[in-house]
Amino acid sequence: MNGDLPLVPFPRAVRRLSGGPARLPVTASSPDVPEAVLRRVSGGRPESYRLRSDARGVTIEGVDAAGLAHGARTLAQLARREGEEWVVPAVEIDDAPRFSHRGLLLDVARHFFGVDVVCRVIDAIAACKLNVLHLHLSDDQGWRLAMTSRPDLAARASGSAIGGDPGGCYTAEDYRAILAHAASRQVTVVPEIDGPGHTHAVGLAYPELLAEPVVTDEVRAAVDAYGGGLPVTGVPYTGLAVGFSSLRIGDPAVEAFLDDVFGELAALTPGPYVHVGGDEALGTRPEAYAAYLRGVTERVRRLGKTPIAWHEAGGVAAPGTVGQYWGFRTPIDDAGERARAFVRAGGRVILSPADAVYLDMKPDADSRLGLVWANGPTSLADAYDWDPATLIEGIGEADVLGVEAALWTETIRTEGDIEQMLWPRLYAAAEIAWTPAEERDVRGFTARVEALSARSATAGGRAVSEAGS
Ligand code: TNX
Repeated sequence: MNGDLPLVPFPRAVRRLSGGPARLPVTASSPDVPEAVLRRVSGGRPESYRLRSDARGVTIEGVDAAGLAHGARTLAQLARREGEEWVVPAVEIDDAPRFSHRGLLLDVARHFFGVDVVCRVIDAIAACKLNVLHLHLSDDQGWRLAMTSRPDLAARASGSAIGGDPGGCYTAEDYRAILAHAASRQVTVVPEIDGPGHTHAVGLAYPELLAEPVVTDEVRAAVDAYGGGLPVTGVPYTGLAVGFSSLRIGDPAVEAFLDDVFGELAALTPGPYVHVGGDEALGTRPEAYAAYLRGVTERVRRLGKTPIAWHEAGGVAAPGTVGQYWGFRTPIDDAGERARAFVRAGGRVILSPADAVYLDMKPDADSRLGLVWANGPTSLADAYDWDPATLIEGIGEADVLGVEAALWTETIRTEGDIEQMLWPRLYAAAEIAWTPAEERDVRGFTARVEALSARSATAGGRAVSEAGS
């Protein structure tokens, strides 16, 4: 261990004890984790755990299933194999997360990823003690969840992806398999159906629901930069421009469509949240945008779920809606004010500052993968060097529901690409979401990440399996 505890996220209040390490036999029943006594205890913060190890053995006490699992993950990270034994340093750890919502957004709309890949992403995030997978299920390029009430979405709106890559769509059974896997890792799935923009694909199935594309200078600039051509009504869109599509807001047929898809989505989803999108509706008049967001967030509430919307919807979403902030670490324009509006209306805020935790930003200028619109490449230190309670003036600790990293997939086509972009910056998001500000520092963090990479390199393993082992 070199006197170091290369844990991610760093457990709070680690006390090194004298009395020698715990030496535990490797057991056949749990080849990956040394044997420990697990005990459920009452009292204490949600997801909290206590880990004690010394020459007599290891005990983990958790207040709930998540707490026990976090304790086991920390133990797995601490343990080193020595021949036929696992060796665990003698420690005393009392640990609990700072924020209850600790997530990753995976965009399966720009490129589609099958159930097996999504389940491995769930394993990876759970290994970092993150507990939310936000699935971005619809966008201009494709619709990714089959709906019984609207069969043409799967049949006509799901076959395409960026660059002409194959599309795809989850059946209800696929979605249930993802949910079950997530639940087994104490991960909550937050599904997102974006609107009123990001809806070009809907028009492939139900043309009567969609307005004509609005081609702004931004859309032309994106087409100039990345190709893909301008959007054409009724033709799959395979470029990466945003903000040109809109549902026909207020049309009764659109209302009926929203009733169907959100009704089905809420019924399929056991978690408390449904995300309604609301970003980059650049082709929609402000009054129409406000009416859409108000209506869709109220609809989600009536369905018994808490709505989440991107920060643009602050001030127009139904009271109690959770806002997701995707502005910069130094807020510009009205992004901070939009975020504050959710709090004034009784909601809280999820922080996804794009120039820190948008993991689709290039990690450095030479990266083959990634975009650079969020203030250029984002280094590991950039990803880590911010604090949720001071990011937006007027939004303090109690107003923050949590932290979410995002992996948009315009340039990300394979599972290998996903891994390349997740690591190591996802560790930064995980530690920010878990560990109080006063126990964090960027130099210590980057040193621990380097130690972790060095270890996984010598073990010949990948960072994902190392973190998850
Ligand atoms: C902005 S952030 C988007 C996405 C893109 C992403 C690319 C947000 C709510 N919208 O549509 O995929 O940038 O980085």
